Amino acid sequence: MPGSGRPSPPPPRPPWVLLPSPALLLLLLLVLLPGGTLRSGLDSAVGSEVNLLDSRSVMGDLGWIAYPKNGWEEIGEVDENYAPIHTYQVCRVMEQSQNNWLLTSWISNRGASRIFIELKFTLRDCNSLPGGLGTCKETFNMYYFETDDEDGRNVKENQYIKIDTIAADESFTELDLGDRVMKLNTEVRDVGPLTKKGFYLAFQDVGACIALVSVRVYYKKCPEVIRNLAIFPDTITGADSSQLLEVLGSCVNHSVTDEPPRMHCSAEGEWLVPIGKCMCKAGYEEKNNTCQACQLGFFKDLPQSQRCTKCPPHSYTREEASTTCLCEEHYFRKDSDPPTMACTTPSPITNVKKGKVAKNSISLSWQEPDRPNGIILEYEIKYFEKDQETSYTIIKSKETKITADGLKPASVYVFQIRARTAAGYGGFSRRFEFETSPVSVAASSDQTQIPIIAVSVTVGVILLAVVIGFLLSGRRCGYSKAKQDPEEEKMHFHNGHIKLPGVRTYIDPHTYEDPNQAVHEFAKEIEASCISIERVIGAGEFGEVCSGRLKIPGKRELPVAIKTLKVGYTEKQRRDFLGEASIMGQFDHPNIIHLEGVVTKSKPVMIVTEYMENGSLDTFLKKNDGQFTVIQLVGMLRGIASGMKYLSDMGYVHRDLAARNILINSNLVCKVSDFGLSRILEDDPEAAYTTRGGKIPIRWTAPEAIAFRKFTSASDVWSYGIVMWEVVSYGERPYWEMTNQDVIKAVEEGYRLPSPMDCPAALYQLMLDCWQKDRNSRPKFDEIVCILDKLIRNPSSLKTLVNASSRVSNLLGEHSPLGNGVYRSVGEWLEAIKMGRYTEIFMENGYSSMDAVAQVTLEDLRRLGVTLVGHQKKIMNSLQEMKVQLVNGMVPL
Ligand code: ACK
Repeated sequence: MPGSGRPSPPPPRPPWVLLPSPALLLLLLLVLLPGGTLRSGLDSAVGSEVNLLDSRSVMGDLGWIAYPKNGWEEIGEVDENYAPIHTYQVCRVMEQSQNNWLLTSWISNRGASRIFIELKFTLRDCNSLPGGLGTCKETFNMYYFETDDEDGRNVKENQYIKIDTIAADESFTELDLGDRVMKLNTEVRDVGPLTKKGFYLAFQDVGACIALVSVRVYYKKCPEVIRNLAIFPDTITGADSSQLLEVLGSCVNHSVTDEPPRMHCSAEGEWLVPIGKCMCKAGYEEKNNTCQACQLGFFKDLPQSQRCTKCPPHSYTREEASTTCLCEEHYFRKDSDPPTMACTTPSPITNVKKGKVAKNSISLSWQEPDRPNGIILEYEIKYFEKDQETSYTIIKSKETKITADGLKPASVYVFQIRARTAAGYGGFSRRFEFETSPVSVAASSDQTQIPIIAVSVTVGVILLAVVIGFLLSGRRCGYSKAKQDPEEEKMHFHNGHIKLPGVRTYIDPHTYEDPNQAVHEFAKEIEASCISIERVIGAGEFGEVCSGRLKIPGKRELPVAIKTLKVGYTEKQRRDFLGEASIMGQFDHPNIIHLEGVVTKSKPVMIVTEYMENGSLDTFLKKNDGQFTVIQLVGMLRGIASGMKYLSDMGYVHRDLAARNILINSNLVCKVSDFGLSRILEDDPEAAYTTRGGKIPIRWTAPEAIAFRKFTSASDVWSYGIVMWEVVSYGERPYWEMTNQDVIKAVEEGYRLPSPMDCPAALYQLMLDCWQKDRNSRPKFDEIVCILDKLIRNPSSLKTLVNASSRVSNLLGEHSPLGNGVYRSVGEWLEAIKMGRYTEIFMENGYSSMDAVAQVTLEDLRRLGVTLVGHQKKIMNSLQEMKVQLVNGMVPL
């Protein structure tokens, strides 16, 4: 039994000690605990709190024990619904040595290891008691005793463990009672870790005047939640107040994942830091945190796809949750075609005729099929030497005839032709076999001497002409319009990959069914233990970029850059991330960033490349404005052009060539970087959506690529011209602050970026050539390399600068960032070039008219406090332009 010694008989209640009357308490409860919250049921979750006991909601006897009997007493009141209000009070402030215990019944902790106790009580202010009672206390104590035994309440007082001494924030006086104002205190304490099934609470009064209005015992949990299509169950918080519990989620119905998603349950009952996610499996799509079956007529082929898609033309589904659509009767789709491809009727070409046959070539013609499935856009002709099907050639032609050349004499070739309409390809025709002519030795011996001499002379003249032509063209770095027939494309394949004779060709990793195979074909797997990461140098789309060291056993240690793939990536992100390595790994050139290898067998997944000390070229040039000789700048440009020549020879179109995607090392060697699949442009902050939905870095992109996505090495040449401009102007932003729309309009109308300040005329001319509207008229990268080499060998050719009077801006009129040149005031001019902040300084220093402004020199600007080089350039450029406009007027290209 708690308590030591015999309890003293209850003394008569002194008349001047005013206890809150039950009626007053009831009033108090109704005022302070509005009806709705008055009775929350046992077990209900209050937010993320679960009650183990709430004295206010117990309808019957609470079963609590007071000891001694004349200490704590329950006020037998009922509320407006006649439900009992379990309030205990004690007020033996007159007597010495009070030790009054109130013991709760056994409370199960239901598996929680940390519980919270919320007490609501009122307490009488001792000072308000007449006579200044020395025995009056203003606190009481709370204890607990842990036990598995529901009948274990009969324990000794000293077996209880003290939780805390509870004091009131607000005590009440007689005056408050007179005003019918009661001051209810709320105190919360927590206890843990608990190790038994349950516990008792005890309240010890040592001589205070208290009314214990309610006791609520609860634990906290992170309530069940669905996040990223994974269900995280109700989770009781940890025993420690700062503990985070890692919880594994399980995928909702019809969803899948590679790695189970995780979340963390905090001690406060909040879910934190979700990692990973589930995806609706094929045939299902996400709706309101569930995976719903694709409706009839819709399909989803991969978990990675976001939504169900309508069946392509001439296909349908028989049931919901389809992963592919079936072709209608008489319509077909090739096994290798993606499920998004329309089903088409074969329009097979039957009537293939052999034309001229020579020892190295065969001409064919055919008729358009009788019932083509729409307008025929082109024909695809596949041919290969008989029994050599793995090595075939494909020719695309808009006409109904072709000549296949480069064939072996006296060999049988197999031809198949198919037509393409807007609905896709039809089936291939049957195989047609034709044989090339043999080399006729007898025929040549039969000929008379005269034709032999004639042939020899002809061949000799042709050869001579070719040699002279070659020598002449070899000595000049000129370029002329391409002569190839744009209507016909020819590609050679070997084992499914395009192959050009004698040239190593870039292989698109997309052509691999399994992207992992592509990575491992082109990139070495590196053991994570060979890499030591030193510091973070930047952030990429997929994760951090770090610098570090690579030490492969038996090889020299190398400084490297390490791109990491952040945790929680999707399968597509992993594929795209490693796609860059699959591309980079195919290149081997001193001006292309070199891939050391990849880490795919452990996490994090990494791409390891050579380290480039000076980082990206645009930032480097901005930091070192005006610091390099022209020859150094041309050297950088030569390197970039050489890297691009290599890429174009490999058949790789970069699409995002810009100074920000060039890296530069400590020897000022520039290397082309940032390769990728579709994501290149996704990850470039400069890329903007075009009206056709693609994402394009407008300022760097050729007009035909913006308008109809014609990305070729010739469009890379346009971008290269912009890179030249960036380099010579030390990282200035092309077209300054013009909007993308204005840039597109200005370029379409024929205007071009003006020459950067102090730019050698030969370089500006090359830039203008790269920006020819007709892509066939632009120089090729090998010609650019050749021109730059010549300039480097003959530095005096770089001495002629584009002088101020001929630096005619091609960016005039309303497109000009420099304004239209007619300004009524200095303020208007500075505002127009976004330099309005300097208006006051100009005016204060006597430059108050445009005439006065025309005399400003760079020195003057520095004196005025225009210290930013970019701003100096902007102002000086604008002045130049205005002077030029006055002299020349506007001269668009
Ligand atoms: O301008 P930076 O210093 O150069 O900041 C970016 C950042 O990482 C994010 O791309 C730098 N970076 C990328 N690859 C390399 C590399 N191979 N060597 C050195 N820095 C690199 C880039």
